[in-house]
Amino acid sequence: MLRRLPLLCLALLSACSDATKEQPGNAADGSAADTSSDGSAAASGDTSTDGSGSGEGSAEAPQLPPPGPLTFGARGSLTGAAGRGSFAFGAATAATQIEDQNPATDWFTWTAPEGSGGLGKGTFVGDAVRGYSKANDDIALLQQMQLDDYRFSMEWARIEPARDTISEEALVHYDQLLDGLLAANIRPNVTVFHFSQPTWAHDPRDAGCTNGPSDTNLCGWSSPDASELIAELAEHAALLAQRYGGKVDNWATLNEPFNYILASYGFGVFPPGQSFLLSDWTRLVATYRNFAAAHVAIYNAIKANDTIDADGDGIAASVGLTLSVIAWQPARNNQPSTDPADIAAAARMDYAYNIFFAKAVYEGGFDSDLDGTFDEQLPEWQGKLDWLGLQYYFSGGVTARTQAIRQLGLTPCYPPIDFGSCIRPEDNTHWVPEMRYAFWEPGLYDLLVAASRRWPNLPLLVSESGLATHEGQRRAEHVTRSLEQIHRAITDGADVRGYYHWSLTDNFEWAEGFGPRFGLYTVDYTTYARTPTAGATTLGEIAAARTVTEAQRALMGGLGPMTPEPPLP
Ligand SMILES: [Ca+2]
Ligand SMILES: [Ca+2]
Ligand SMILES: [Ca+2]
Repeated sequence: MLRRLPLLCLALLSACSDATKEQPGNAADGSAADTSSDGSAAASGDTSTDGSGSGEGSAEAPQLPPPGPLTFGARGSLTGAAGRGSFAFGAATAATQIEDQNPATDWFTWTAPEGSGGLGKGTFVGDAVRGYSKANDDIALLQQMQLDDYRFSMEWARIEPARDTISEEALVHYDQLLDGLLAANIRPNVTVFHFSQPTWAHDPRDAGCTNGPSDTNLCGWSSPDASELIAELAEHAALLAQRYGGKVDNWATLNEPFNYILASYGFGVFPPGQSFLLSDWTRLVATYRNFAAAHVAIYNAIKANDTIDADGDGIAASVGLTLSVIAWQPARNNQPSTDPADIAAAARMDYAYNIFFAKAVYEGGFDSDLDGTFDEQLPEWQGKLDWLGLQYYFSGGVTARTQAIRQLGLTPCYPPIDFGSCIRPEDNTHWVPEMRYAFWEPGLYDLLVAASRRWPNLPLLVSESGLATHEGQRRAEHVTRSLEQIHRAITDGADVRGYYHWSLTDNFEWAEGFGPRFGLYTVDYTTYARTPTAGATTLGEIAAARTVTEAQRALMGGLGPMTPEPPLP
């Protein structure tokens, strides 16, 4: 990772297009032209994963699989030796982002109008995309695409709207959802905690928790003593494991823990709206430690309570977590940088963002100063990860020239934070305007290979990957190109067992509201009807054949310009 954007084909833009026209078998980015022009035809596996920037100043290695169809394995076990070589095509969602009327969540309170007891932050989540009442319709969408897996979350606040009060109605709903999926031969992958919690876990109306912990406000993950909250979440996970263990084997504990704590307690853009990133670094790090302890508690609760092997592969419960990963690259003055200080800064950011949290709960310790070495050995945390989900959306710049995060000695591009770290891609079709970041295909390969080399015995899953776009053909290209990079990573030895597109439908994109559209199926917000995009058609064809064909690669694959994003509505 940490390489510059691939510019070769952009320079050869007209040649790329011509090659595509004349030779439909060629990848649309003209990789054949790349290899013939530079003569190196180097093995794809030489892509730098250590930030050494081997590509600088030399010919780019082909960052694509060789021409031809790309075939993927059949669905198999997510963990265990027997599942190696298997592959599952899927789609992912999260409860708060899709479900109608979730009034006990912190997000409902956070976004509800002030006149109705809420805080009026951002866009009111309201009915989201009515994914609760339309759950059966959405199962049919998964079936239409012939997908293997569906990743979704069960809403803690719906199941336990008040502390220790369980909603049987909510439990029955998720029973029926699981029954519907299994009847359609779709394997569930259930996330316990996906960016939302009951207001009683941490009430955003009293984020400072003025009167200390109570049954209506446990003071959240930033509390000096989060042990009660951790115990409550573990109790919830145990309930899910007992109730659904006969239908579910694949579980995720926490979604994007690094990102979530940063947004909720670092920047304050998610509830409860605390922002310790610049004001109280020590407390932010302690919040991460609490959340890592929560992962371990959920892991243990599921392992103890899901003892039923639902699918007959001999494994009752495979428990992982899903990690947001970014392809960080060195930057200076809003340009790619070869300055050693920026390269080192990008490596530090890579560690903090892509490694630090998973390392804690897999290797068993806590690195409180984020320097790469544990400051606290925690053997009881060791091995608490059966699989690791990577969630890739974009590449981002990091500069050492400014140091917005003093403790890491760097500024990452985290719009609107810039200070010279943000880099616009030279090919504007890779810019994702609504999210203000750049999609870069080989970043996914680099991150998968880096994780597989760091933890060779940990099965990987692309548990999210997607694109905010109003143009279905761009989504189809994103699917095709992501699968090219995943195939390349598998060929180079990464144990990647699936790809879940984010997302099944358009949905509530947290602080971004309903503007960005990530759905394979687009949602009409007047009728809530779901309409397939070209992304759904393409993913369905690929999943049915378990192959990305040469024709699909020629039309949609590669690294070259994508179909442009239309002007925003
Ligand atoms: Ca099970
Ligand atoms: Ca099983
Ligand atoms: Ca350390």
